[in-house]
Amino acid sequence: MKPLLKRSLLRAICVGLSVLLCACTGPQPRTEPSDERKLTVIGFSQVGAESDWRNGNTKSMQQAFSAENGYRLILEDAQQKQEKQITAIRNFINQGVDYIVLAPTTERGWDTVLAEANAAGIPVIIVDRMIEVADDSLFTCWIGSDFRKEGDTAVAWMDAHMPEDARIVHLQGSIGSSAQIGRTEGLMAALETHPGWSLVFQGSGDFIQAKGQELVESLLKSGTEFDVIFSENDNMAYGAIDALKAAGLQPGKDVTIISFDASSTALRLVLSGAITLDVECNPMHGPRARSVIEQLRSGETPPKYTYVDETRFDASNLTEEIISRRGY
Ligand code: GYE
Repeated sequence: MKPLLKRSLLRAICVGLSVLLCACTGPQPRTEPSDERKLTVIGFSQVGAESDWRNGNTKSMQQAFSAENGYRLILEDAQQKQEKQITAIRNFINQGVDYIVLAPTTERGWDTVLAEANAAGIPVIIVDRMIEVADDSLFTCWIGSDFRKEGDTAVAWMDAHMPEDARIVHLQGSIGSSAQIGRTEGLMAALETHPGWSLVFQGSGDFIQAKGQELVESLLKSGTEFDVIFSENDNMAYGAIDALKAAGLQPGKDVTIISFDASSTALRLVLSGAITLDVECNPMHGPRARSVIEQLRSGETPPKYTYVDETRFDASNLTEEIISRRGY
C-alpha cells in the first residue's frame, strides 16, 4: 500500500473509533478554552525554594488557588533574586492576569513595577514579607507575620533562660528582608538592655541550610567560643546542628539553639533537645490570600494589613500531636 493511502486509511479508522467511543459514553464535557477563561488567573511571584517554610508556603498557595477552586495559578520562582521578581511581575502584566500575589525578597525597590501593575488595573496582594513603598495605594493589602514580635519573643525567652554572660552567634536571614530586619531588631534591642550578653559573630546565611553550616563550621575552626546560636530560620539551624555535631559538640547541651519558623522537622528537633526554642512563623498564607481575593471579587474592602497569630515552642509546651497537625 502506498504510504499516503496507508495514512488516510489509518486516519479513517481513528475517526471511526472515536465516533464509536463517543456514542458509547454519551456526550463528553467540553474542557475547551471557554472553561479555562472562567478561571481567575493569579500571577504569584515567589521568593524561591530556600527553606521548609518557603516550600510550605508554595504548597499552601497551590492548594488554595487550584482549578477546583476556580483559579489558575501562574507560579514564578525568583531564586531569591529581586530582578527576577520584577521581570515576573512585568510578564504577569503583559499576560493580563486578574491578580498579582507577591512574596517579596526585600522590602525596598518595588515602587516602579507596582506603579506599572497599578496603571494596568491589576490588584497586588503582598504576602509574607513587607514592602516599603512611598505610596501605600500601590498594593491592595498585605498578609504576614510580625517579625519584630517574633524577635522579641525569642529574646524574652533568652532573658528567662540564658546566663547573664551568654556569648551569642547570630545567623541572619537574607539581608533587607522583613523577616531578617524584624528578628535582628529584636536581638539588637535586647543586647542593649543586657550588657553581659556578647555578640561574638553576626552574619547572613541567607536562610539556607548549607550557608548556616558553613558559617558555624568556620567559627568552630577559628576557635570562637559561644553558648547560644540565634538562627533566623530553621534551615540555617539544621546546618548549625550538623556543624556542631561534626565538631563533637552536642547541640542543645553544649550550645543552646534558638530558631524561627517551627516547621515540623525543626519541632522534632525541639522534642529531641537539639533545638531549645523555636519561634513560630506560619507560612500557610494560601487560604488567607484567597479569602482576600474573594472579598475583592465581591466588592468588599479587605483589611489593609493582616497579621497572623503566632506562638513559640520549647520542651514545656510541645507535643507530638502539635507536630502532626503542622502541615509544613
Ligand atoms: O522565616 C524563612 C524563609 O520570609 C518568613 O523566609 C519568611 C522567611 C522564613 O526563607 O525560612
